[in-house]
Amino acid sequence: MIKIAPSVMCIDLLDFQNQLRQLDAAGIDLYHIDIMDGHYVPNFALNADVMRSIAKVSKTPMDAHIMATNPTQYIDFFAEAGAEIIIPHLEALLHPVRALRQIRSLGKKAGIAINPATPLSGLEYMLEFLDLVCVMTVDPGFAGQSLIPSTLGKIARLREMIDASGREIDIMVDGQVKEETAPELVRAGANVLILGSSGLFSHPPEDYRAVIDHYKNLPGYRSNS
Ligand code: S6P
Ligand code: MG
Repeated sequence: MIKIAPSVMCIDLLDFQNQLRQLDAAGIDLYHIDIMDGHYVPNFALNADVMRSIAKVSKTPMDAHIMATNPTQYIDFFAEAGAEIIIPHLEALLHPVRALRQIRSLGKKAGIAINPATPLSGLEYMLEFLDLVCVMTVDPGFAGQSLIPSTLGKIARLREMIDASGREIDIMVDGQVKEETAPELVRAGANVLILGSSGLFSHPPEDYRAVIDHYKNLPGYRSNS
């Protein structure tokens, strides 16, 4: 079954708590928390205070997608803030395996995000340390961008690589996941969809359940064979 992770930076701040309630009631699996430092990406986004506020009103797990220049420095920090899955960027890590081990040693799931231009070969020797790969289908930094088409084939190749390893690793997809793009992304092998401004928050809250059900029931890549 497909897992659904709404992108919290796309929630209407003026209606924040109500939106969280509606999303929880709609059966989401994870809150996607975008952390930006204004340096690794030219923007600022969420922080640990937002995570602690969410934890006060929701039991839904959170991830931390760390778009920061030195992500290793913040692993403990976001683990303490309540992230169940910690996702630094491969491009920002000097010693990725050490960082992934650190995440697991804190009892958290270890993820890694890769930018659209980054080849998959960088992941080849670290699959055993990974619980999730977040494939960026847009360059990180902003919501509301257009999906870069070559990332579709990349997801399919990553799924083959993971299957060949015999490991259970989630493929999360981040960037313009919407009604038109999601079926192909899921067929290619993505199983965690980040829904933001294009695929979820363009709908009124009363439609969240129906919209989320639609994504959850998309035929996965295994139904191809
Ligand atoms: C982008 C960030 C993403 C966005 C998401 C928004 O740097 O990592 O998580 O919040 O892509 O969704 P959309 O539909 O506006 O692209
Ligand atoms: Mg993100």
